[in-house]
Amino acid sequence: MNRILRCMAATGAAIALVACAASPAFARVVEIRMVQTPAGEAYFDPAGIHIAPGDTVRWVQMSGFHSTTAYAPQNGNHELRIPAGAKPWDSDILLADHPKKGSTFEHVFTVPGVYDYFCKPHEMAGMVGRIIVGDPGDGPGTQPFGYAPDRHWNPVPEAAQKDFPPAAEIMRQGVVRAPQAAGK
Ligand SMILES: [Cu+2]
Repeated sequence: MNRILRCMAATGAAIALVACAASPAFARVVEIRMVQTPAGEAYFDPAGIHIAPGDTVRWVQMSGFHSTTAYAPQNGNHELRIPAGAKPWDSDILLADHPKKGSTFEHVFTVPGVYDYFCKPHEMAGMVGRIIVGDPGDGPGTQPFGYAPDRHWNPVPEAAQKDFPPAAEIMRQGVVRAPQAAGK
């Protein structure tokens, strides 16, 4: 049994997401769901999460077709919004709904700081997320959107900017659910 399952068994599945994210005992695997509702809303849930260096995030495709893609010049010349020295990731479009093969993607986070990321098909619809690893620090992910106009990176779409949970809220709560998922 892997760590998240042990953690879930210990805490009860309904609150596992929050309880496992809050446990500092060992390097963990934290899950983020990728969702598209029948009405067409697409989002990451939770939208914001605070983890520790060494933790793994596992994105799980629940419905629809999504990617998890770091804001970094290596990914389509997007604005750099992950720590300097951190490795950008890009799952590209994941395959069919979980639990089918190819429906998950994992990334291990080692460098502390703020990481912003998006879904390629739904960036314009505000499907974006924020992960804070350890101390948020003062790296690119903490800077205002469009902080380096001289680099000519593709900007974070205005429509998506409001959908990042504030870093302070993530630090305070540990986990910030997607607004679309509230009450579900
Ligand atoms: Cu998406």
